Amino acid sequence: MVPPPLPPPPGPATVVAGAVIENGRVLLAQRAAPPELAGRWELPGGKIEPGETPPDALVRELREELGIDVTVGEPVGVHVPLPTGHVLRAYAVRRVAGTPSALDHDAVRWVGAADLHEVDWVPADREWVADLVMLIGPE
Ligand code: 523
Repeated sequence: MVPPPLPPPPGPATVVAGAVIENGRVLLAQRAAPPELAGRWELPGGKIEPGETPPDALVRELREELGIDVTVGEPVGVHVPLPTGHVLRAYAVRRVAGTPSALDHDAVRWVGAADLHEVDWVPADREWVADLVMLIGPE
C-alpha cells in the first residue's frame, strides 16, 4: 500500500526570489507570463516544492530559469503577501557558475542602483527597491 501524501504544512505557501548582485548591479528577469505580469521585471525565482527549504527552491529555480548555480545568503527586505495567497521572500544569492540566460523569461538584464526606481517591476518586487539600493551601494 502506498501511504497517502502528507498534507501541506500550515501557513501560506512560499515563493522565493533571488538577488544576484555583481559589480554594482542586480540581475533582473522579464516575465513571459501570466498576461497581467508579462513584460514586467522581477527578481527571478518560484514556488517552493514539497520537501524543499527556501534555499533549496531558489537554487533549483535559478538553475532551471537562468542556467546558473548559486549559493543562498541573507534574506532581503520584507515578506510580501501575493494576491495568489502565497508569501514572497527574497534572498541575496551569489553566482558560482554559469552565464544567466532567459530560459523561462523574455529577457534578463543587469541594473544599477540609480536605475532601480525606473524599472517596470512586477508589483510585489517594488517593495524591495530601497533594500536593493542599499545592498548594491552607490554607483
Ligand atoms: N512572483 C512575484 N515576484 C517574483 C517571483 C519569483 C514570483 O510576484 N520575484 C509571483 C508571480 C506568481 C507567483 O509569484 O504569482 C509564482 O511565481 P512563478 O510563476 O515564477 O513561480 P513558478 O516558477 O514556481 O511557477 P510555475 O510556472 O507555476 O511552476
